[in-house]
Amino acid sequence: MTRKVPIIAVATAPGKAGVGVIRISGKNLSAMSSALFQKTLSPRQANLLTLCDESGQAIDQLIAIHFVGPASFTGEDVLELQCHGGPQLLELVMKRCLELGKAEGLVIAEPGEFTLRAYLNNKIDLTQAEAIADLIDAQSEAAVRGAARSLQGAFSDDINNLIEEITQLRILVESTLDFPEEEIEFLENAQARQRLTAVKEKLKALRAGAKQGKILRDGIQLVLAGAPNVGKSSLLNRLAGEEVAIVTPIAGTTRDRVKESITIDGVPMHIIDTAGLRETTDVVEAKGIERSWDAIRLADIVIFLTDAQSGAQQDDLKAQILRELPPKCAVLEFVNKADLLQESSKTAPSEALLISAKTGEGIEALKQRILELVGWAGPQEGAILARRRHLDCIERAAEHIEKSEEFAVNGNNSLELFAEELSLAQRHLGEITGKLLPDDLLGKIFSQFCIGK
Ligand SMILES: Nc1nc2c(ncn2[C@@H]2O[C@H](COP(=O)(O)OP(=O)(O)O)[C@@H](O)[C@H]2O)c(=O)[nH]1
Ligand SMILES: [Mg+2]
Repeated sequence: MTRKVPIIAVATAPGKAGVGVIRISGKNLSAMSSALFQKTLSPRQANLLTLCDESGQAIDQLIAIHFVGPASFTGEDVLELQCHGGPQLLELVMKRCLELGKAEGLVIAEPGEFTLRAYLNNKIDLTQAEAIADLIDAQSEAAVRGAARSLQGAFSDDINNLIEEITQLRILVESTLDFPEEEIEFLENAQARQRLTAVKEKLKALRAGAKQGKILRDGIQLVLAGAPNVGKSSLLNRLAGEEVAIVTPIAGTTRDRVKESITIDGVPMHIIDTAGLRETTDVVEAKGIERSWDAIRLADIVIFLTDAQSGAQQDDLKAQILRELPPKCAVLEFVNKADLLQESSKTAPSEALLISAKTGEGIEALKQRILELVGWAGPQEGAILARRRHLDCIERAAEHIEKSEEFAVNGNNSLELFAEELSLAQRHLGEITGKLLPDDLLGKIFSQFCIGK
């Protein structure tokens, strides 16, 4: 996890491109750059150079930049080679670098290893490291902006401010602990009460922001389910704005899951169209239906679609879906084919909304219902991107703050426990920025990065 040898990787995406960047990071790369180009590179300057193979034949003309540590991305020496962007060419350049760097132990980087080094060398904290991966993965403009803000340190600042606030409260408690006779009056101390209230408010705001940030980062798994022919595939096409799924009047047309990612109001929605749920003797369709159930079991939201014209027997199916749902997953019911109803009879069953995948009627309302259900507060000034891990830490910290309050209220001799709870809350917050993080978790986080980052 924390090896010291120099590392190398292609930093750009695989495939043909105008430019392909290879990056090397190590404690001291002067010898390596001399070996590659037979000259000392002036630091932080673009050097137009030719890289040759062992027989002296040119491999590529490229631009090399030598960032001398600690003024670099990783905090070590970094050598950036901007080559022409051909996969074979980059392979040759890599091979040549590995040959010439062999003496110094140059190896191919693990996924995320450059960023890991930046983190270990205190160039960035853990939330910023995660923000780099999230920036690369961002699926909407809002997600890009949120990740960029986290990378600038907005999320870390909020957490550090909160940790500081708790520290101030702890100082107040510890000073009281030295004078046992004053303990009882502790919570009558206006300053202490004020500080505790401030901590709780900040934590609440942090949690709300992180919740929104998680929605923005991960999006929503939305599964379209229902009987055959109710219009699930038509609804997918309507939401996607193109014909991604096959639509026919024949029941059982969709046999496999069809996935499409869209954004609604900046929130990524991963929509899964499924095979219609019914009894069947067709082996292929039965497999498709099994996959529909699998998708339902992993959903954040299931849209249960019925048909305005038929409507019969569907209560059983709905009950069956409700039984299979994972905890925290919600069902939204909609009645499709509103266009086939007479104007006068356009009343949907309770809690359900009439829509028409064909005409687009009710689709806007459907989108808003989804956003309401996930608690999306809309695009917000200063939004950050957050992960499940962050939310878990914040929630654990909140539990300890709540507990701490109980000890303070009980008065007598429990101020030590009060202080202990505060310190536990601090520890969980520290895990977010990586100040107090178990090693195995660190490995897990960085292994999810792409190669060359
Ligand atoms: N009139 C009308 N027909 C629809 C609507 N949505 C779907 N259909 C028709 O219903 C049939 C089945 O649609 P499809 O999307 O394949 O249903 P699925 O089996 O649930 O995926 C097709 O003939 C569609 O054209 C709608 O809103 N109005
Ligand atoms: Mg279908």
